[in-house]
Amino acid sequence: MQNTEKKQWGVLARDCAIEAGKLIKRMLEEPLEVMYKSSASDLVTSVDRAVEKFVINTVLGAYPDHGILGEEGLFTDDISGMDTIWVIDPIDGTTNFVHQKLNYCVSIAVYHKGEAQVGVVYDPTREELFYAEKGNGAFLNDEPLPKPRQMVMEELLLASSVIWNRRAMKSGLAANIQDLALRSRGMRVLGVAALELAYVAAGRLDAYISLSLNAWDYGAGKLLVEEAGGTITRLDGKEIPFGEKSSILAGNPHIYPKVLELLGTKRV
Ligand code: 2AM
Ligand code: CA
Repeated sequence: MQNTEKKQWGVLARDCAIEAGKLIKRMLEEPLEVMYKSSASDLVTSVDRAVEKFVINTVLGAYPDHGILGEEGLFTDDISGMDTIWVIDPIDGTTNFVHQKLNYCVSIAVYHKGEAQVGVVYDPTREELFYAEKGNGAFLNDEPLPKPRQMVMEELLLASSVIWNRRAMKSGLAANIQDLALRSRGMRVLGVAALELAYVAAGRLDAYISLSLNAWDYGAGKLLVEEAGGTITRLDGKEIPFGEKSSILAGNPHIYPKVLELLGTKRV
């Protein structure tokens, strides 16, 4: 794969995210159509579907041989034999989107032979576009993200929603995260995984912990964290398997080892 090809994917991914943001804002002018998926806390709206459809059509218009792995599953061809796969979450943070009409984002990643090459997380409300390109760095609205700062535990700003997860409460992981929060400067629950990963990349958060994210939730954020000099693994410190549901620990590299240690062995 050529560098120029990767650059072209990056241009299309950014264009797609910005156009998706405009589509979302236009659709927000009308009443939202909200539906339950598996439960009352698992929502989807007509906007999620419209955005996924828009991204699929745009990507296939430019690259008919590429595949798409999207949260709403609107691309139905078998992607298992395809080299280049766009991993997309049309709206990450759907609950925020429905309740607040802000604190959501569009997440688009391009994976080639199982490796992320391009990652875009776009927050239409704040017009913030986080972009990462494999080997070429991470950016916010075209400005390179700063290098991770030196830091100690007392300065940690942590993000997680694991503390009230039943499995984590039972296993003791939730208590370990609470203990971590007690040693830190504070904990935040943003409810929008891709943006939380982008914020770790940008140094706005120092660590992010999740029990279970789908490929479209972490697809772009993972590359952003890595290209910004951060560390991202599963909660057991191992590599995240491509395309699979996974636990996630992302952090500033100067604090990541200590956070991993304090999470302990009760990782569910
Ligand atoms: P979504 O809004 O695209 O569904 C909420 O803490 C974050 O976790 C959001 O990014 C949300 O993505 C994601 N999320 C919600 N339910 C999930 C599930 N069952 N598995 C994986 N990720 C989930
Ligand atoms: Ca989603």
